[in-house]
Amino acid sequence: MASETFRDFIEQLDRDGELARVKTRVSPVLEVAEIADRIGKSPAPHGHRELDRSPAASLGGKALLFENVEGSDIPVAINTFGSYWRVNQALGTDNLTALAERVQQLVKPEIPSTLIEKMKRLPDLVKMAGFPPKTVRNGICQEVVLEGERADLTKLPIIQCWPLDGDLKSGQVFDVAAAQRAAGLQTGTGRYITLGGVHTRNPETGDRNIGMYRVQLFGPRKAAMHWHMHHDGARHFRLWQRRGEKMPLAIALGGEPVMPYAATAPLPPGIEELLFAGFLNGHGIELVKCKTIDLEVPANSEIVIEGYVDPQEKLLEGPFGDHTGFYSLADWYPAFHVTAITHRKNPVYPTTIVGKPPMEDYFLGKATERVFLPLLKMLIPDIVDYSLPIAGVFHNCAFVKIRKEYAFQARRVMHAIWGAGQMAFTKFLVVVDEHVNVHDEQDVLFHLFSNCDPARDSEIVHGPVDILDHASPDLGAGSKIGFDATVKLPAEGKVRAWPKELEMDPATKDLVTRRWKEYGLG
Ligand SMILES: Cc1cc2nc3c(=O)[nH]c(=O)nc-3n(C[C@H](O)[C@H](O)[C@H](O)COP(=O)(O)O)c2cc1C
Ligand SMILES: [Mn+2]
Repeated sequence: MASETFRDFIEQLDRDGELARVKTRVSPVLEVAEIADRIGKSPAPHGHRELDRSPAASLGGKALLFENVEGSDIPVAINTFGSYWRVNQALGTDNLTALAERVQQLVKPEIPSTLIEKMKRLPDLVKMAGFPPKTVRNGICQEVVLEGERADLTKLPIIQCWPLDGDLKSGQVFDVAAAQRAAGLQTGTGRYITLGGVHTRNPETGDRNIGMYRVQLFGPRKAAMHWHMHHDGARHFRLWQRRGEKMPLAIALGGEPVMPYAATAPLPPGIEELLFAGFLNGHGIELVKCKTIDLEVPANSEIVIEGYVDPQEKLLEGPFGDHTGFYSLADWYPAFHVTAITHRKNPVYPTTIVGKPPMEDYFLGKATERVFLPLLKMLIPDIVDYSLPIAGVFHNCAFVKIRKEYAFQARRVMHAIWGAGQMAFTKFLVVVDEHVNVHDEQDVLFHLFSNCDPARDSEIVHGPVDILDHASPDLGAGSKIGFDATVKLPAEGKVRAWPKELEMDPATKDLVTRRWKEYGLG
């Protein structure tokens, strides 16, 4: 049976030999992170690669439960989703391809013909799953309620991940002058909540959103909200800001094991993560009303932090060692004020670290890659498959496979991707033909290097890029490149006679297979 709560999930991992308990006293500042990084880069107990041919894909080590963390009574769980096997357990599937097939079933019926119609149908698709959240009167997440002064973020075992996190003197700041101005103001700590689902509501439509955004600790009841401007939390905030009203916000930690993943899923604006979570979970997520704000949160959460975001107040957030493998520079983000902390009795505090891949978030990203393939195919039917390679840390690179039928089809696919949700941020795109394995980096690179004439076969565009991209000339704005690594057709520029790729004939292959033993080669 699927786990109902994050703590059940940890117990299940323990029974399956996927959890290590650390009873030694450890510091939440850097020590937990360094241990988790080393473990995460070791082989996983149920190590396997699914589609990904990269050896790194079978890493992940065990999930870790630190039972004795300095400064808090609450144990810290980390790396709980850090392998293919554990992510599959959390999402209740044997493998991500099977999960993608479930999503495919949603997409199938009477597909409308125009792109606009397809886009319009997306919300229905998720609703069709028919597992809406339901409000209940009581939830374990409110077994203990700490309001006002009794709510204290510093009592939680919030970790510091990397040495320069929160260090404004390190030079890792977007605007040095601003950092100097801020010197007299309150500065943040190096501690960040990293695996929280940030719940907000659109003040106009009532739509709910959950996003996984990091939260920097500033004080017992103060934090900074790092949502990228393109994300739904930021969009909601701008709506509240325009009204000049405080935005209610809750950070939920734990919940059904699908919840952390659902918070990371790149759903189009207006499609509620809660519906998607219900679909993944197989039944609707139960919600309870918050104690001090007008929002609902998953009843089965371990810990909930309630509060509001001030429409005016900004904090210099960061720097933070990010999933790009670099520090993201400190910049101004909205201030969050805590009004209550509620939790179950004996909660577990879930967290994660990001950094140079592969890390825990790589496996969450692979789940997204597979689950969203049917939706991406619906928008761009030319796509047969795609892969987000490890070194591309999600937005930097995608390999896309098409069934090529006409000239410049690869270009059309590139432009469609650069217009599709969060895929639009992809900085390097490589489009290959159907016979290439996009999950094998060597195979893709072989075709990129051999099939491209750089001047003829590359397409550079300007547009929005990932906020975390540090190479773009401006924050969130830069250029992107696509390489057409498919076999070229005459109408695609000056193309000479194209040679065939080497392959042994099937008869000889069969013959050698049949006679293999006779050769005495083992
Ligand atoms: C571990 C982890 C940390 C993340 N941190 C942030 C973050 O600090 N800010 C942000 O905007 N997105 C962050 N993301 C990405 C978002 O969670 C993701 O893009 C999600 O789809 C956003 O949801 P939304 O479209 O509802 O805003 C993070 C993702 C993961 C897996
Ligand atoms: Mn969203």
